[in-house]
Amino acid sequence: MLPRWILLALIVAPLELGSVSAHAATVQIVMDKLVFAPLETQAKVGDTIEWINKDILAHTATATGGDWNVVIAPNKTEKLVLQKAGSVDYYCKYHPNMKGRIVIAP
Ligand SMILES: [Cu+2]
Repeated sequence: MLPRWILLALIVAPLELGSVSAHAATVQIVMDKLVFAPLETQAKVGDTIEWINKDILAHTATATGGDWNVVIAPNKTEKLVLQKAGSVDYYCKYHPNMKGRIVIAP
């Protein structure tokens, strides 16, 4: 027979993990043929943005205000956890015509 505190830990731990993962989401943005899709993304603080580069060129997701700069190699995926609320315009440093926006709710 297991001690009672171990049984409690086994029951409580998965519940806590579940509530955290239910709150934060993963939002995907695809880079394909020099375009971010979708062009505008809705997310929340704590969400993870997953940039998926389907091109054979490297791209960046660079916030115009300097909050973040993510480099995504060809056929790779990079992740970023959003820390701050606001509407953030971003672009690709290598292809400045590539632009997108993430609207981050608190
Ligand atoms: Cu690019």
